[in-house]
Amino acid sequence: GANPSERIRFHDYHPTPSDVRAEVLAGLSQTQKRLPPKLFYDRRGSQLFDAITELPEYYPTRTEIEILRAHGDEIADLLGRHRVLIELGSGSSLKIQTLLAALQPAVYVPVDISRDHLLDSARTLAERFPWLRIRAACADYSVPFELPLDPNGSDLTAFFPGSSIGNFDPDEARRFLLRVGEVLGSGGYLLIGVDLRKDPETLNAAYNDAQGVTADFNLNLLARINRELDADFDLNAFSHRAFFDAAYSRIEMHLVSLRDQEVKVAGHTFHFTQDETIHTESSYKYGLDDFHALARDAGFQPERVWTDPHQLFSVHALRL
Ligand code: AVJ
Repeated sequence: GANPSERIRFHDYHPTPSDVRAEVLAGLSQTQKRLPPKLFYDRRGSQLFDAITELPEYYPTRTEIEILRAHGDEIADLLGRHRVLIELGSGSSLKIQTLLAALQPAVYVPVDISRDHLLDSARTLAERFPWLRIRAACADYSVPFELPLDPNGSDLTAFFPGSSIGNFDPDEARRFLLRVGEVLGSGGYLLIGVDLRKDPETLNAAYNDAQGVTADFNLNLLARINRELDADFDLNAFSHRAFFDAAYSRIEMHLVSLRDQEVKVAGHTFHFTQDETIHTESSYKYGLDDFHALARDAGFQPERVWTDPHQLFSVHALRL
């Protein structure tokens, strides 16, 4: 219809605040303290991430969009049109816009953990694409998830761009792909963006930008925990650190304690020695063959892969 909001259905699976509390307390109790990267994406964090994607050093987003633009028709020819198009971690739904005209999905199902951001983006999209039906789902795809799909088996395509798969350890990644496979069923396609392994200088620069946006993004995690879990992290007493670890083929992001300190979180006290870190994110980088092997382990058949001329980034079509 003409009214954009009439073409949006919203399904809230309530990724629960109590999960956040339990995960934060568990993560900070480990010998190597850690926090799950999905907690980056509150409203401010999602805005900061959007700012990261425009940084000169952060090549993945613009390169992936360039690949999708260059090969959109070919992608649609391979996957087929009028399918149900699920996007896992849809954020601002920017990338899908490069494919909507070519794919002509019967319905678009954006899935995101950030409720506000999901709704803002769905409204924007409904205005820009007057023919598009949207079924937005607020859910946490890092744990087994439900989706608002009709049981009468249409052909499903999942879109998982941005190399978000890189946040998982390879074994978690395989289990995640298996779960996506269960949602998709046979004949399902997964179109997935994967950042490629490359020289450490390029990788390190992408996670240590000159403007310090990535540092703000990392530190915002502590601001969020202060606000939501009644914690007292001093944001001036932690700093951003990111580096490529070649042995694991991953970028690691940490928050480094600048002094000995105690922090209260939801009634619990955590001690930090000077230079002790909280590991906040891993971002794995794959060779094309490594990723194909991972996909096959999870039961997918690699059908096609598209890359940019500099082999910075890859977009894979996997079939079930
Ligand atoms: C959204 C997980 C793909 O790993 O590059 C960007 C997140 N972290 N800068 C990435 C991120 C720091 C991003 N992913």
